[in-house]
Amino acid sequence: MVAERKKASIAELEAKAKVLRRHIIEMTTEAASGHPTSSLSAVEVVTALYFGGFLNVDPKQPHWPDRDRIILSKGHACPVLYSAMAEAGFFPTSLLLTLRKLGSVLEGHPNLKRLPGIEASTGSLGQGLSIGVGQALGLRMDKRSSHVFVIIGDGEMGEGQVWEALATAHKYKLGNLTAIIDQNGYQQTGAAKDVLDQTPFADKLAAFGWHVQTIEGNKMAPVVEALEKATAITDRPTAIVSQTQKGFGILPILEEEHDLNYHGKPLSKKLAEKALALLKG
Ligand SMILES: Cc1ncc(C[n+]2csc(CCOP(=O)(O)OP(=O)(O)O)c2C)c(N)n1
Ligand SMILES: [Mg+2]
Repeated sequence: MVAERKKASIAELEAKAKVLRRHIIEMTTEAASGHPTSSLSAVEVVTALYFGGFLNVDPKQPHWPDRDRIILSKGHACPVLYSAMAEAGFFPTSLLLTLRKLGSVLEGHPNLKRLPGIEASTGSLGQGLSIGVGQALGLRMDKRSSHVFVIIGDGEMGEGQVWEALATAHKYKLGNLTAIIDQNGYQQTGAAKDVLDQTPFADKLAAFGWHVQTIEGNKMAPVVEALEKATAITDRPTAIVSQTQKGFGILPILEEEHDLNYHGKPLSKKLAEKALALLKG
């Protein structure tokens, strides 16, 4: 058994979020590749999950059967996951700088065969929620009280498989499953609404029978409150539409670069220095 869940204060979580943002910039600039802006939008959610007492995991026993599960379906944003895992003690923070290097366990997309603590190999968008449905069903069959959290991108919501999983989760009344949609407004080639508009998410998810909350996802207090509500509901699956900004934390730099999406591009060393200065303190 792991120790009692530790709950951090909002201020402590905000400080941790800043640490994660710094890791994300440092590791993607060092790798000279990766997805910093996709990672930055999801920092509050991932921080609250790992350090706010929601994700009951034990870095010393990553395969502990009663652990909660986190699946980053938008796997390209793995720098946020790796940063949280390192801070939580799954591996030394020094390993973060090996991101995407040949032989590193920190691959460009999460690989469950390489890194204990990763619950699903993702990167091919659209699959994470289906995996989460399977895990949630299996956990319930095994009479375990673990919860499954799946983080999905707003562009990723255009994948048909997501909607099959939404329907299936409702059919089986998976109260141990929470989907978090990181609505950062962009996907790879432009604004998510221009590529394939899947909004309004809240109405559609509610029509699929899910309990839905819409929140400001780059503010820690609403994120924590929403996770509290979501995990208290046990009779049906829950969704959090997390309205965020891609690249949150370094927006002035993206504005200067005239690219508020900045998809799949690391910051140059010079821009990274500016970003780290912004994220100081
Ligand atoms: C099945 C599949 N199609 C295309 C891609 C290429 N791709 C990588 S990231 C991305 C955009 C994802 O946008 P979104 O889900 O909104 O995530 P964000 O980066 O905005 O957080 C795409 C199309 C992929 N990884 N998988
Ligand atoms: Mg997006």
